[in-house]
Amino acid sequence: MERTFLMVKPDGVQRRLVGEIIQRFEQKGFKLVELKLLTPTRELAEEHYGVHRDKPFFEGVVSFISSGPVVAMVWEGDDVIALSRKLVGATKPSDAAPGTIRGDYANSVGENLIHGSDSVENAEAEIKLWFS
Ligand code: YYY
Ligand code: MG
Repeated sequence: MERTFLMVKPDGVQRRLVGEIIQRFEQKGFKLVELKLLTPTRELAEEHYGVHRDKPFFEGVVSFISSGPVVAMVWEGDDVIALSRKLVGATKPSDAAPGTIRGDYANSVGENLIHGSDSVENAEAEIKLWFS
């Protein structure tokens, strides 16, 4: 049984999409095992997006994530890491297919509603970072 870290970003909370987003993962059959609402510190956001430290969008994504409340969650299920990335949809709005969360609700590469871990190693590290 696999676990992943999912987070509704500040735009998702502000736009009242928390229920809608959680419902999609529940309907897929995954199990919610941890959940908390918090405004991440800058330090936490920098650590979370550490792999992107040298990218031009690093500063923007760090300030965005720490700009308001987010919903941090751990979800469990078979192949939940890869399958939840499918439900989330592509980063680039023009690649995010309708039917995915980003495809249905996001039109910006930065304000894209939700984060999902992309590998077993990153899921473990992110769960540890956000829930310990
Ligand atoms: O995993 P995912 O969220 O789909 O995208 P990443 O390539 O890991 O980038 C993390 C995060 O950074 C993305 O969700 C928004 C932001 N970002 C951005 O603002 N501009 C880009 N060109 C690429 C990513
Ligand atoms: Mg990523």
